[in-house]
Amino acid sequence: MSTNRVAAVEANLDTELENARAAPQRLAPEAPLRPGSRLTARAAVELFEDQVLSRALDVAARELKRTNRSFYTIASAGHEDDAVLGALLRLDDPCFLHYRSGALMMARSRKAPEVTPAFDTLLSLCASAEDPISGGRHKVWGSRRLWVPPQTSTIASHLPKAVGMAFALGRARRLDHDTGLADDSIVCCSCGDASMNHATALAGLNAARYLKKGGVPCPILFVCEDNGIGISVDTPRRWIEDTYEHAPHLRYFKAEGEIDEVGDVAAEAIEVCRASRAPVLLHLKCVRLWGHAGSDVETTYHDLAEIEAVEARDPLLRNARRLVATGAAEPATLRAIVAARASRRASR
Ligand SMILES: Cc1ncc(C[n+]2csc(CCOP(=O)(O)OP(=O)(O)O)c2C)c(N)n1
Ligand SMILES: [Mg+2]
Repeated sequence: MSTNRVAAVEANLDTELENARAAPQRLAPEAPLRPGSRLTARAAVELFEDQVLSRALDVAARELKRTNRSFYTIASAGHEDDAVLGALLRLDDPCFLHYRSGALMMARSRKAPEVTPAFDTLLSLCASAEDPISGGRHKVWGSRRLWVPPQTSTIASHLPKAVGMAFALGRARRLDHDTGLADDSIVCCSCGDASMNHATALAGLNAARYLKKGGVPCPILFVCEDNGIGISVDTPRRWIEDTYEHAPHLRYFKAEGEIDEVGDVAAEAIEVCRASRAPVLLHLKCVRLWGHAGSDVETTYHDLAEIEAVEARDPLLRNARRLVATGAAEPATLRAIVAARASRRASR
């Protein structure tokens, strides 16, 4: 049994796609993945590409670290279903992002073809002074063009800032101040499940709900990327659900399951936030692959069976299965997407 979990996870996807059989009928590119879903076959394949790109950057981060060219190895692996948000949100919906929101970032970048998200991420990983958003200060997600203000590694510190911006959107309109954003823009703010317990996160959530209660617009979409763990400490089961499902002055949506189901719930959460100008929490279930970071020895708190059970829930694996089963893509198409990323890695 492999102890190199990166190789094990990559092998799982390769095996899945080697053994997959094409569906008897192909879906037309604009056909929904299932009747009534908003996710089309074409969009689902694009999401898969974005997710594979995000995963490739995670692997590159570890390769760069191993060869002493980089410092940062916290991955987005396992969180890639957040790509639906990157596809659904508009470029004039500012995003304050969790450090694992890489697939969201890749999907969002499609809307501005002049942006080079993979290259920019690599510069950031290497703490290059040419990193366009942090100048080598720290590896962060950020882009002026994409309206993604760079954050820090201080967990939850971005929630109050994001709430401040959501509040300011309404104020700017009243003061006739041109923000460059649309009247119906919303702010997206993603964070981890453990971070949701931080006093700073609670301050942000509280402020948003307080504004809603007072009738003040605060169009913020909180996204909890819930992988069930913070470093080595499990979040109690259903903690986020139990705490927020019925919290007053906050609409709660839970996204889990197949990629089309996740996409549909995310779309509804965005629409409700945009129309109501009020806070919404999207609870996105995910898994964390490869430990907290490259330096984290996960076997000190999870045995191999537990690690493999999580790896079996890899969203790339599940999405590949879904795309093939629905006829959205043939296995060969997905194999080519994966191979293109792998060969780029090898040629560096
Ligand atoms: C204010 C602050 N306290 C502690 C840390 C150390 N720290 C980094 S990540 C993390 C856990 C975060 O867990 P979660 O929010 O669930 O995100 P995940 O890594 O699981 O995606 C902690 C405690 C930090 N970066 N900032
Ligand atoms: Mg977590």
